[in-house]
Amino acid sequence: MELKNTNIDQIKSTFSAYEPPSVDFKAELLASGHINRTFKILNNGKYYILQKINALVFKNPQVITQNILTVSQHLKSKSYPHPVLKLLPFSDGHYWLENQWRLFRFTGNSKTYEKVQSRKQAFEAAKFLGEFHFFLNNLDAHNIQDSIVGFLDFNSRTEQFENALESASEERLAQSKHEIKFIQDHRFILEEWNSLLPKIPTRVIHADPKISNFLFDEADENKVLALIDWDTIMAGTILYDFGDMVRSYTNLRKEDDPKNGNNFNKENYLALKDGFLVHLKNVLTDEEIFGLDLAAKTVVYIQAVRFLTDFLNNDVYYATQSPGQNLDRTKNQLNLLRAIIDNQ
Ligand code: GN1
Ligand code: MG
Repeated sequence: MELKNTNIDQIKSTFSAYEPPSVDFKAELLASGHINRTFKILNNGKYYILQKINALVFKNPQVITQNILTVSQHLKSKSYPHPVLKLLPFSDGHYWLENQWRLFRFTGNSKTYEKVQSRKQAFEAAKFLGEFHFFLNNLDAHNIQDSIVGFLDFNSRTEQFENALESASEERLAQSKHEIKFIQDHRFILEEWNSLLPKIPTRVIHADPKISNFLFDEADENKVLALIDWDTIMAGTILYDFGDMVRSYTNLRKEDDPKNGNNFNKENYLALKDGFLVHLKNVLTDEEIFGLDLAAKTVVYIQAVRFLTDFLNNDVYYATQSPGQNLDRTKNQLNLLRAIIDNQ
């Protein structure tokens, strides 16, 4: 493991608030998250995840900790058969250092993917997410607080998009005019979603089950070890989780690959549906099952709206490596949406 783009001394000194760094201490910046900065740490032969949370996005870190503890206690009490996220207190007994750093134990023999590898992998991941929900089913959503207020409010996401259109530079408006039009022409997806929502229950959801949040066995790409990134656990519709999973597990290209053409894999889509229902077929209501197809379109649509809003706002929310990356991400989502509409 090597250290990239990071000041090792700062990471070492932060980690020392947990235990003294050993001679084998190593740290690596993991590039996949768009919001927080995440480091994989090796110390004394054990692996950890050290994270610096983005305080502009997560305004109340204590809420996240409480949600993680509530969910992991619940899962343990129900004998959930997979590892749960284990937050480690620093040596002063607190889960947060300077209100922004936190630490987890990490399984060293795991691997993450940015792009789906096979239909079987999609099936196994959906089955894993469905099982997570099966075990969360009787956790009362009132025990969970919103870590980001308005996260699932798609009408306000649309309003933020409208505001961004008002304030964006001429240059960025011109660069994205086709994408803006496509989004405006497909508002009806949200209208359908808004009429379905009142008919379906509120549950405890993960709200970010994209492919890179699944840890797979290093030796077996079809074996899921754990679902991570519990920061957005909140009360909402389970359809959001299904839709967000479709977003990455049917996408044949990386999230910021803008190439034109069909990037949707229907086989994987059918595998996701089958896998998701393995543990949930007797849990979901008829309306929820009926809503799966709409959820896929809606979540991809909203993700495109979010990426494009950020592009128009000059990239203030998602981390970007280049000025056009949020527009590339938007194009990728819209290619996916087009293909879902044509092939579902
Ligand atoms: C963000 O940072 P990361 O990769 O966990 C975002 C998700 C998006 C995702 C798109 C708090 O997740 O909602 O779906 O990017 N998280 C937040 O890749 O906004
Ligand atoms: Mg996340």
